[in-house]
Amino acid sequence: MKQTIFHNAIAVLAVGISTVATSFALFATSERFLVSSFNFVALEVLPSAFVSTVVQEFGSNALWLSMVFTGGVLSVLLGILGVASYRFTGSMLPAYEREAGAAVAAVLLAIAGTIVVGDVLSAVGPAVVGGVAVLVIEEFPGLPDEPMNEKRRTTVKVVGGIAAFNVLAHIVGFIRRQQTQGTEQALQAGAVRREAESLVDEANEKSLAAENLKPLISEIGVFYTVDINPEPPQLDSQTWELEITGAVEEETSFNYSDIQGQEIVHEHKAIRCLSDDIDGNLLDNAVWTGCRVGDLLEDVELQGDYAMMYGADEYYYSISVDELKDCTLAFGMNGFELPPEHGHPVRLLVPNRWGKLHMKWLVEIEIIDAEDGGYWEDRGWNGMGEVNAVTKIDRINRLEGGTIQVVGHAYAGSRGVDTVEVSLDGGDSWEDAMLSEQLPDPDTLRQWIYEIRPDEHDQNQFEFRARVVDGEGTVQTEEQSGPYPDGATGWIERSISAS
Ligand SMILES: Nc1nc2c(c(=O)[nH]1)N[C@H]1C(S)=C(S)[C@@H](COP(=O)(O)O)O[C@H]1N2
Ligand SMILES: [Mo]
Repeated sequence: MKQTIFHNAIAVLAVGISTVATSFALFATSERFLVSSFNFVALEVLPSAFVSTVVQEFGSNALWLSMVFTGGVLSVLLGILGVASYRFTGSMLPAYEREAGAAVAAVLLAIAGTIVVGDVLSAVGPAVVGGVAVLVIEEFPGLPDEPMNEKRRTTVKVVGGIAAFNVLAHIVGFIRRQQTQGTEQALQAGAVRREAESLVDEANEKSLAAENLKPLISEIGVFYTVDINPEPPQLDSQTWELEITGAVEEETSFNYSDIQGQEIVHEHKAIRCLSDDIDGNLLDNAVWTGCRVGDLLEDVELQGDYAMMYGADEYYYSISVDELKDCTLAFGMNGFELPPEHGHPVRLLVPNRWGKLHMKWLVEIEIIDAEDGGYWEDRGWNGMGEVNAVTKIDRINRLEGGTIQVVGHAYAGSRGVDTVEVSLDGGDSWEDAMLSEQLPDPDTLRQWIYEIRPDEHDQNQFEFRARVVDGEGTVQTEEQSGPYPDGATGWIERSISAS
């Protein structure tokens, strides 16, 4: 009995591994390799939270581990298919036991392979080898009238032969791997995308439950855009380059894969335009994926304290080198490739600063000696400092039973939103609104809700005000001003009738 289990296991592994190894030898890690395809499928169907945990746990080894693991699973499944179909066919057609069994096994392996790879031509070769392997492994113990030690010798030869074939096939696959690294990068990028998706999901789970509340993550298409261009510049990530010029020891440039080759970071971050009014719509939050500028520039010797950044359009802005190094160069947004309207292929994210510094379609960083403003400074705007705190009302919901539910969101740059205070008497007395949980980075939105029960007040009009207190304890200023030229200030206000 024990021997049968052992024999079955050997047979299944020999057939499965030979099939998979042949596929590896033929196609290395390209998309035509059974295990690569299987990984692409797994990447799509597994929950993002799971993919994200695996990637975080195993880092850069995650891809190889998952290839080895799914390769093992696939080998066992294909092995069972091959061996079972061989035996079943043999028992149905005893006269042609071997030929029919091997043929059916090969056909079924080819069908299974086609389902995985999505392509018959890529599945046939490995399936034929699987069919041969099942014939060899299934027939050897039955070799007629051999004495026991002869049998053992045959076993060793057969298993050894199959093992040698597999080792050889793997060596061929590894050598050919160089040519197929694009697929590995695609798989890696897929895993990174699923990680970002899982952060989006986690963030959305932190949303407060109320109607008409702005979501914590704005979807692409809803996220605001502000451009000096009628149409976004169309840049191709394959030909795109970021040049580092000016006061550097040696001018240099980076391409898209240089950026993706850095340590990849995900970041929750809101962007707010300097022209956003207190009641405006130019403030949104997303999960961004990219690398740290500091990592990218690590080996570039910068000889100036400021940087003038240029977009592929006519847009330009300066920033201190210290701050620049703290920025993120994003190529992904909410788990998608950064879309054209938000700066494809890469844009800058600047902690705690107005949106105008968040250069889209970045193509050049020129190192200079002193601050030199930028596009909007040359048109009379200020606002080179930190982004103003703001709190907005999204909607006033009238609930059943007469409760007035005021819902909104607040933002205070990387100082973070500590509390949102509301007043019903024009600012004489204040109470805290309920806040959504802080996202992993403070440079993000928080939602708030405040409910008024009119029957608890003997007023028929409320002079509603809301203001934010940031993480440094600074209370949002009452002084009202429009966006031009320093950015809007003042509390949001509404007169709300009790009924
Ligand atoms: N190259 C370039 N970058 C740019 C701009 C632009 O017009 N060109 N607009 C800026 C302004 S004013 C803002 S508020 C943000 C808006 O980013 P978004 O369109 O992704 O929301 O991008 C900034 N980056
Ligand atoms: Mo802006």
